[in-house]
Amino acid sequence: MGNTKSRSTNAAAARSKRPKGPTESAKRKKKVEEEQQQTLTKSSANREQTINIHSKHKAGNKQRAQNVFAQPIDMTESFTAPSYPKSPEAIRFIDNALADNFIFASLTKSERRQLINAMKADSAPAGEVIIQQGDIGDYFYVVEEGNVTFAVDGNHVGACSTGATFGELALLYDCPRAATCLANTDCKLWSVDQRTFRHMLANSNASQQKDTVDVLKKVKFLAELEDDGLLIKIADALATLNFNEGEKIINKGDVGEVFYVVKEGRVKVHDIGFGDSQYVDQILGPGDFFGERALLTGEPRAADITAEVASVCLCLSRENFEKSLGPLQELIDKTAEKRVLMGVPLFANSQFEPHEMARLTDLVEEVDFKQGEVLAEEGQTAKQSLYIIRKGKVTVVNKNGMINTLSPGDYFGEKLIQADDGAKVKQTITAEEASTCGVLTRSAIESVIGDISRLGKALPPVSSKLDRSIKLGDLTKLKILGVGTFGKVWLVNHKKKDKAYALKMLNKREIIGHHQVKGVIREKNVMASIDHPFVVDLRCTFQDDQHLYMLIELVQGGELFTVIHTETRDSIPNSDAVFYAACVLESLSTLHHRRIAYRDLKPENILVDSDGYCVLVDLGFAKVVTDKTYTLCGTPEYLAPEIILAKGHHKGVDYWAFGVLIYEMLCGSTPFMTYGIDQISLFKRIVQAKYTFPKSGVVNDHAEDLIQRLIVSRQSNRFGCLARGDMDIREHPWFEGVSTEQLLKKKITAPWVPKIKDPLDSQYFDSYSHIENELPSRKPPLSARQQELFKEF
Ligand code: ISQ
Repeated sequence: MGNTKSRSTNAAAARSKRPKGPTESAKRKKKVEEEQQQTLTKSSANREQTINIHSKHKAGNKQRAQNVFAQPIDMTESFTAPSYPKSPEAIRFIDNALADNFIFASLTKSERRQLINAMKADSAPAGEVIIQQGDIGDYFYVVEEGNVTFAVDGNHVGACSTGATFGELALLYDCPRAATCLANTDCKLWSVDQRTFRHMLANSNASQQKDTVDVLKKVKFLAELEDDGLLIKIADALATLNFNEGEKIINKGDVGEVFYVVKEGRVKVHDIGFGDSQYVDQILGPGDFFGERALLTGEPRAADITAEVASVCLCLSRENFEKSLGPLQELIDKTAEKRVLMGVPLFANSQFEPHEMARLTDLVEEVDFKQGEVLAEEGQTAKQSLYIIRKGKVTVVNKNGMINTLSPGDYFGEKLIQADDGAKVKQTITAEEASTCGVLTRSAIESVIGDISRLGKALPPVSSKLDRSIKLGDLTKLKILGVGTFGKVWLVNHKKKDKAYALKMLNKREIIGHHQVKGVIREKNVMASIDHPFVVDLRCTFQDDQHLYMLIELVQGGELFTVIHTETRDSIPNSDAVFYAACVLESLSTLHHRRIAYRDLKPENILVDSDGYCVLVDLGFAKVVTDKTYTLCGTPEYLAPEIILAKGHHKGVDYWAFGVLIYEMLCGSTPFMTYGIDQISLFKRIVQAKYTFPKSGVVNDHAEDLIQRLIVSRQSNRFGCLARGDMDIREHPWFEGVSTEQLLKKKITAPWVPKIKDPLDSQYFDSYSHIENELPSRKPPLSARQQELFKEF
């Protein structure tokens, strides 16, 4: 419940106390006098936020981590980065100043140039406060001239001068400034704000991706995949290679292993062909591609290819392609199968979700039939399967002797799928020649859609699982179970039903203030759409003038956090970690199958139910992500590098956090955390994937191997994001012996089963009795326009 705990020192809480006001520069003047009187004594490095990422709330040695979030980046909104003209010297100067900073290290040349262009000249006379400790930061600064001192709580902690930079954390998210930065002499500065920086990066990454996908669409057999999601995966898997002028890229006759897209420069295709025919040399430039057949076969290259000038190519070997996406031929076949499935009226009318259609396609199995083999015989009990002819010919003869021949792309069996058990076949179906069919069985269909009677019918509306008979007035608030950024979670009792629930109560004003209206509506919709034993169960929603309410099935065993971090130890045995991780993997899978990225995995957000099984709660950051999303959100220790660097992220961030969680369960602390570390240094360690395993041996070889495959910087190489999806994780030896079926039926004995005394027992949650009687703060009512924002809730 990262969002629901008391966090007196956290960024979000501080943010809620200090609503965002005018820019920092505008605030400076007012503060000058006060600041000049402060004595600056101690000295330290130019660091923004010393470890302030935890709340005061503790179970054992570790304190609970709080989540952070930036203002949403809406990619549908048009954004043009500002451009302030600069001299070549100024450009070089800023470029040098950015050189050592990890945030800018991964920018392309053109992104760096755009960022420098967007930096605005600023100045601060001696004595002026540039940044005030505690204010919400917007700006990052480069010192062109002058001297700046840093003070925390009035104590001098450091200084910097020409060529230095400060305030970079503000580029990542809205956090309160950890230090006051004072112009010690007249200063000339360059500055850029978070919105410009993050929009610019998001736009640049999205447009690079679009350009690459557009090129991939020109490759005939990639275009056949008809799925932008797959093309984005291919684009992500491409690596960049630089070639010098005159350098050979491909040697004629070599086995073709790599596919290339020209990104920059010019390459020459020469000495084309093996026969006597003459071919004219070809010149390829940005957006052109070559060597594409290497993705399908290893046939010898038919020409030499040389860089005419220094060139940059995006490359993908067949081996990496297959790791990331599986064999191309299989993908092409699957696409064809999906097309057929979507064309079968029974399926077309079923309004399946895209994830259901994708899973159905995955479950089609290839079956070979010999010439003359009978697939179905008139009068016999029907095999309840759909058959799609892939190869060969199949004849259908009905009782009147009418013959129909089916060829590749045709199908039969769709009526039998829905027939009652024991139904008889009305035709005889025979393979006229050796044939191959894609077969989708009724039980496979049921495993995806549940009830077979759903076939051919529209989906029930999302909110139908909510129990609208429950009224807010039926609920009695008993005690607080958790406190978060926007409100509290109460233990409540439904008087008439005599049933306990958790009631999440969110303050509308806080939600608007933090630009989280869309987020909270998303949270409700995601919760309402998921029906899984390991994901929190939304029963009903309400709202009044001030609050939104989500009534949730109560989970009584407390947080996994308190299981891992106790007064006496900070880790759990390997076998316990395997059990909890297996539960969490099920929760993530069910979200991911619906294309929902969870984005805040941590032990605080995993509750233990009365059987000792895990339930994922707090879906405040969960979002349907079909392509990529760019807003920074999550909890610092668990953030994947692509979130920090605004590269665009998807469900892959959950697998990174899953690796961090397994590490924490076994080692007692998260991998990138070190004592007293500041946030920027933590983010740098994450981006550099810099962590080690304890020498004590608490992490066995299998666990170490799995963690190393999850905590992988490149999303396209990360376990969970490869061709086999979560199967790579499920089948990893660390999970050996865990049966998903048994787990879902709760047939495995949990490592710890809470002793629940009665339905209202809340002993496993911290006490918040000190705030239970707080009177609601008196604020003016929200306007009709503000109330309107919540109409979809
Ligand atoms: C208890 N049960 C379900 C959900 C919860 C969310 C937050 C705090 C406690 C909870």
